[in-house]
Amino acid sequence: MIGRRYTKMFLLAGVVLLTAFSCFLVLATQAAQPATYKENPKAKNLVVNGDFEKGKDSPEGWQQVDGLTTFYIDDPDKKRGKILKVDTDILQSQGYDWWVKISKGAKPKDAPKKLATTEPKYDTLAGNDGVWIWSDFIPVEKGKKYWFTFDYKGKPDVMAWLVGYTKKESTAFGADANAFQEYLKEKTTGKPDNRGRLFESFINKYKWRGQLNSRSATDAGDGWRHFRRANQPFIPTKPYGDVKFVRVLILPFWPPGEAFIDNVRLTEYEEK
Ligand SMILES: [Ca+2]
Repeated sequence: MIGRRYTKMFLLAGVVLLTAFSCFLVLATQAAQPATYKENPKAKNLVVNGDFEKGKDSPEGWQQVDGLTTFYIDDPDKKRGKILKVDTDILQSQGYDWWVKISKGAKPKDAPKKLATTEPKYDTLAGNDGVWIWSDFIPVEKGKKYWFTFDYKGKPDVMAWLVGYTKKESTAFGADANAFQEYLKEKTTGKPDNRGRLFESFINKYKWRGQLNSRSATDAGDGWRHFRRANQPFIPTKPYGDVKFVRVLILPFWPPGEAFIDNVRLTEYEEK
């Protein structure tokens, strides 16, 4: 009898201890949740023309728009001035053919009319390369931490990176797109060769890359989302101290559709 009573007491004590421990765990987890980094809207934007306000037929400081997959437009809602529009619902073959002409100096205003695309649309840019948007080269300093954000609206999912280089490489249209370069060289008329998907299809001239998680966004109003990391800055020179420049790469892809981009910002990370 006595043994059974002790067992009961031990059990009870165990339950009490466990409950206390779980309470402690819950509290500890809550305490361990990092505060979200507070952005300073007045911090200097290191991205040249990150709000896209400067430019004629294409925004300064960015890859040439092509008038078929990328467009330099006035915000239809009249709130954001100039913005970029992207259409990933374009046949890959049509995109490549037009990109060849763009890379040889054709103007976006002379772009062909978009051809009809049909379900399941695996032959569109959305289903293959995505549509890449590259900024020009931005100098970064050794050991410094940076904060990278942009605003985005649209159906296609988007991925974005800071890509680090030891020196300035070509900013020619599509210079980094492997399959496109092959296409350009061989002037083939068949279906472009696919060398890997999305980032894996880029030519490996970079030394470092840091991704902005495509799930990490906050509501920016009017259907726009503000993409950002919760709290972790980018350090382009870690682990490679010889990285001297970054480029911003924004890549809307699947599902096929229109997307809008504005306010791409890279600022120095302010320690709190
Ligand atoms: Ca703008």
